[in-house]
Amino acid sequence: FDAEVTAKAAESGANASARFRERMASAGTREGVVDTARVDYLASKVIKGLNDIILEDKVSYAEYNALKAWLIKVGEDGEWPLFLDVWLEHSVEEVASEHREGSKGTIEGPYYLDGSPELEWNGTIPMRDDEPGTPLVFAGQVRAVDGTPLTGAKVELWHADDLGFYSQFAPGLPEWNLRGTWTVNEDGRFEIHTLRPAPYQIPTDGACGQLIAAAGWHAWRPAHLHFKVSAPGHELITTQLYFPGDPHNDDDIASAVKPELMLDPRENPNGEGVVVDYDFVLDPE
Ligand code: MBD
Ligand code: FE
Repeated sequence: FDAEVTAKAAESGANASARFRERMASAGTREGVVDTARVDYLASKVIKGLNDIILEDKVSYAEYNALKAWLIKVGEDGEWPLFLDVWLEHSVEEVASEHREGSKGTIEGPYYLDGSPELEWNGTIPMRDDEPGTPLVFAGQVRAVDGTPLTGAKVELWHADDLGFYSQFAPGLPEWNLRGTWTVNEDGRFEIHTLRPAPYQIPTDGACGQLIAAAGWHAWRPAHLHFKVSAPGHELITTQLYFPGDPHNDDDIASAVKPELMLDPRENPNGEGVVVDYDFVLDPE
């Protein structure tokens, strides 16, 4: 069983690379191209930063060659999206959302897919008949910063299954398992029916796992729900929400937890699982 799980984990990185390439291609390759002066500035700064480390810390040929071998392996394993999203995206997100007054966001990570099944405002996420996990009802409202309910809003949710696998990245799962798009009702409200996610370990059997093991780190992220919330005329927000008491809320490998992103679940009065309220506030475009 462990071998099967490990084999599945390896595929996630490679699939993430393929999906990222497809998405960039369909977005148009010219989009986001950086001008020459900026490339000169940033690339020079990165190269100088690395050279300074080599000189200051007296990096040896053995260490240099270990780095070279590892960088080659990151590409071979398709784990550049995983590496970048785990160790750098949080800073990019911080810069990108500095100006926001509405809800906090956080990183997207490597496993988003657009076009998930459209559901009613109070629909149930696609899942298998025997999908393991505790039922979770996630209810809230999408509003503008002035408090106006955003009736045209959409809430996209994706999360891992109980074993930590995302559909279309690990094999053997239905195409849209645990992925859905809710359209809010006339009051801007939604009531999402899903399952409480489990703590999650990033794939350990590829280059990223090798780095984690070599450095004596851990591979855990706290249990999380991923969202994209959008409405016409408003800035899309990409976020993740977390559960109090998770052992990795304070040492997320991806540094993507913020206090504003902590949920406050309570027992469902119907005795089946938990319910939680959370509202999203979107900035004007
Ligand atoms: C994930 O599921 C994730 O959310 C992030 C940020 C990185 C790796 C896997
Ligand atoms: Fe995730």
